[in-house]
Amino acid sequence: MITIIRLVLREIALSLRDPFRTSSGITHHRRILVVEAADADGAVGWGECVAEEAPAYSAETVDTARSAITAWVAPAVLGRPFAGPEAVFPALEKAFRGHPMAKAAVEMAAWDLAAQKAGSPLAGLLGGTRERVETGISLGIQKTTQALARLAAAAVAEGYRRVKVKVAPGEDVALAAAARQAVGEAFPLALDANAAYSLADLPVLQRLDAVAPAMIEQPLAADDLSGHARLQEVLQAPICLDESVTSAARAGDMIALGAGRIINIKPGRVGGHAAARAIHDLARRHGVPVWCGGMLESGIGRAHNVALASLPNFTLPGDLSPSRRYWKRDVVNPEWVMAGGCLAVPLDRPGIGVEVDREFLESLTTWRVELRPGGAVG
Ligand code: OSB
Ligand code: MG
Repeated sequence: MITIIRLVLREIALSLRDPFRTSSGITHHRRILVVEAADADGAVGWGECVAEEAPAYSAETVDTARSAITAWVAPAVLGRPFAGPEAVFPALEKAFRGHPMAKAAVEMAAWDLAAQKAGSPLAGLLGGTRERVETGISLGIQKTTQALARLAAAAVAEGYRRVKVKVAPGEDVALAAAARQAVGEAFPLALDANAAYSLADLPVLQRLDAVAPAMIEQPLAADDLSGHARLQEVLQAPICLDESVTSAARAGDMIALGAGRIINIKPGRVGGHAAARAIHDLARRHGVPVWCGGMLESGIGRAHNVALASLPNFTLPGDLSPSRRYWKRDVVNPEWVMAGGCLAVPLDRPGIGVEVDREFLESLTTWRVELRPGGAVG
């Protein structure tokens, strides 16, 4: 049984080491919502919201999530006894529609809290079976093919198990070809379009296909499952859906329609661990491989992603880079490090398995509210 009696919602500011550009925009700094959930015994769980500053990846933003957590998520969970963390997502789905990123931030904190109380690593509580998870790198759109080739070759040399390259209309075929040249013929190279193309771009998509990518991620609009099904029929490369898969029901639609052959699961996108696990289980039953995506998370969100990625059907390398790929200093101890192209799942520690550096977090905090049953404390 878990009962959250206090939620501390913080917004922190973290600067990326290098700007990250995709077809939907450029990120220099991240505003990140961090959730701390406590029960009456003083046990604490941590969660992180993956919403970005602008509604580019999906409709949610840092500000809509702040509002949704305060006005809707918190009142639906505070003071309410749950049989276990898996009961939180159904309760939130029943309470109000949408806002999966806001829901996920609190739901995932509840999972950490439950794991802490059980003295179990989060990975174990979720049903994870791996001791380490394979790491892939996601490279933003570069100004020149030479710059991309350098980064891609360096990533292979560092031990990354997969290189993913962002593409956008007009910045695609030459970049993809340069990346292929840099990583070599047999290396897993993925392309991610973040929904920037339409079926009218078929000639370009076929030229991307000719680079023999391990997958093409989200080429078309998020709600265009039938378009993806038509595209999959003519592409050699498997389509991997990210933005389109908002729920287990949508994952079922993808499979039924043949709209893709791989799923990128981000727990923060789909409403949290319970929903992510449901998608994982469904995909597993249908023989569809999954991998864990990322949203430029701090070490807190990364910890949740690593725990989830230890489940058996996460058979492909995830966007789970080590802390120093993103940040000068991460908010957790120890920081996430890559060894042999993998991150180790912290199975020797309860919960998310890393310590949140409260002092550092406090120094990064730009806004904070404490929520209790009945409302905000201030
Ligand atoms: O589409 O996978 C994506 C980052 C922000 C928003 C969307 C995406 C990404 C990435 C980065 O690809 C993955 C990472 O966190 O390393
Ligand atoms: Mg993606």
